[in-house]
Amino acid sequence: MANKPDERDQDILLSTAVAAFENLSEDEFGYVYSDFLSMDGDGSGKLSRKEVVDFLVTDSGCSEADVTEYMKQYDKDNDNSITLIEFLMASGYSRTQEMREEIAP
Ligand SMILES: [Ca+2]
Repeated sequence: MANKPDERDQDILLSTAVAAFENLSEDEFGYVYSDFLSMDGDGSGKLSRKEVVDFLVTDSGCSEADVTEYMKQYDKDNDNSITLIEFLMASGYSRTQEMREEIAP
């Protein structure tokens, strides 16, 4: 349907994310999003536990226990993967009040 789905999706994503987080600028979103994309090895749009392991253990020298702690803390919906929203929270950004109501903590 859309001619350029990727670009359009990204625009929507950007405006949604910037609106959903209190202290997130477009530039900052760009940095966080590019980190997220580089961690999302299979391009599924979310980070599996394995992708978190690849990043935290393989690249950053953390332990498996750190990964378990990371998942426990940031996998808010317990689906064993980290979405972009969850990743933004993990990166220290706070959701606006409306977003908190929309996505339970
Ligand atoms: Ca999740």
